[in-house]
Amino acid sequence: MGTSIKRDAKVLDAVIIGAGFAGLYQLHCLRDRLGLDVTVLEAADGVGGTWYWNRYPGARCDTESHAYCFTFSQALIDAWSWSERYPGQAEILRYMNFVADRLDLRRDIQFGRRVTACRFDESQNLWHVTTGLGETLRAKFLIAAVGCLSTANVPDIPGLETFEGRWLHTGQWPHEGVDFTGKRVGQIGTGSTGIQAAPVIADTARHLTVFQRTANYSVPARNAPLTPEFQRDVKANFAEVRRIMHSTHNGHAFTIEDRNVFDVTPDERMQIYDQAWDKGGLQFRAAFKDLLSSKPANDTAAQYLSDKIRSIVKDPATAEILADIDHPYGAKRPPIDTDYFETFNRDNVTLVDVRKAPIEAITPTGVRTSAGEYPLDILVFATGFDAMTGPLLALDIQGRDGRALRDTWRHGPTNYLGLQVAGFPNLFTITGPGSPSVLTNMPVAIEQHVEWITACIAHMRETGIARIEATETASQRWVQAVNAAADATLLPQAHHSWYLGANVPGKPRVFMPYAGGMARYRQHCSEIAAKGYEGFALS
Ligand code: NA7
Repeated sequence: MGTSIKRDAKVLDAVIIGAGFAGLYQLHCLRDRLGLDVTVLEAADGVGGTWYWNRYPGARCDTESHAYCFTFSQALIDAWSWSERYPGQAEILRYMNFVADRLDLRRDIQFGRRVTACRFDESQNLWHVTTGLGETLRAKFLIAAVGCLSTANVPDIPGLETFEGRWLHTGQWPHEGVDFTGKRVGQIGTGSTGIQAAPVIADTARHLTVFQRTANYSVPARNAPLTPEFQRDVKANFAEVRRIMHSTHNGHAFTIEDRNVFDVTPDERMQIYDQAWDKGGLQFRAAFKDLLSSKPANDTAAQYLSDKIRSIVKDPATAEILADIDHPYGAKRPPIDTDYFETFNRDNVTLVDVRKAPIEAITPTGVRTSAGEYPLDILVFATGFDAMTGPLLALDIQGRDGRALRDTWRHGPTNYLGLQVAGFPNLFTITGPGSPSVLTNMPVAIEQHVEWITACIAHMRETGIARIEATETASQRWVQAVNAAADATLLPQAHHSWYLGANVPGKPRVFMPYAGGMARYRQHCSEIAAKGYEGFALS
């Protein structure tokens, strides 16, 4: 075989890469609304994206289930009932399979196809998309629906290859699960994933050692089964739920209280935080509107949450390591949990502070820090992802004049609205860097992008336009707008966050998502379309 490539003679209207929320809806819109000839390429053997891969113990969404779904079809809403306040991985995957079946999407998805190269052929105005199986598809439009958190980040710790036990990354979890019974398990990482996984692993492991580099806030999820009344109410009033999701800053189905931290007395503030803590979940952030813009305001939440850690964790030395948090609350993605801090009260769980005594190596029998060695049978990396740019760069995209996306983004992602990159005609990136994406409820951000792209392609077909490309000028301006939006918040103050690319050695430090809010962003995108796609070159 070698270099021989099977070239499909047919020219498709579009190739979509990825069959998660974004790819499924984009296929439905282009095929069923515009009548286009579309193929989806998916590396996995099934639909689901993030929820196909992230099967680690305790994997659960931190958006409430009634808001973590497609909102475009009342028929889909009516036909599906979520069982819990926060949906677990298996249930979300069932939901996505239900959507794929219901909309008859599977017949246009090719599974087991990892895209290895995308080349723009200028003379024909076509994208050539090559898969790991050696096929090349040709299409007028290329749509990357590859997600923001799909490239696993396994830290380059010396000696990993010598480890005689088993090691795993949470984002590439085996379908058959992992039996921790009787095992000494190590877990590196205490982000949202590690905070979900540790309590579940500790339930069956002989011993769990958690290696923490950066302490993290967490608010109890208070997950619970949903009552039939709640399920009925949501279906009956979904138009209103949807309206709220479309009008809020973060795309969730709750509103942020219209009050500032120092508008109330200290006693009232404590009462408000207590209520928010009892209610649980991401809504804790919604208790006051200035938590993410004012450091003194944020300090009150930070103090409240670290006091909670000290009150839950019985061993004072362990509590101190967990509560010694170096960033404002919410400046990193704020985790929600089920019994995370309580887990450190178990006899079979140890916390190791690797900020103080860094990991030096992985040995054949465990992890060695500067303070000593921890013998392990299984090592779990809950170490996150090469977020946002990683999945796009992995596609090896070359646009006009052979320019590689990797070179264009050498100093960080530049693009227009997170939707298009100058030099890469007819390529759209769903929830790309520079869009609200990970700062919002993802399905809401995805639906907005998919609908915008669909309307754009419809417009091009109606007006006989063959090519759309973001201009350099508009892209430069948008990068400035993304930076300004981030700088108006406390988000850049978390120096180690993946929002900044700081978790991947050598990655440029640029605040990637657009922090100006989903509602504002949606309006901005609509205005640009209404002005004849201002900032894009159409030809
Ligand atoms: P995150 O949020 O990136 O968390 C990764 C964790 O792994 C975090 O605690 C890191 O510490 C830690 N980490 C990473 N590399 C190392 C090394 N080399 N040594 C020690 N510790 C390390 O990923 P998650 O999967 O938890 O969450 C990603 C998103 O998925 C989440 O925000 C939700 O949106 C869903 P650090 O903080 O960098 O010091």
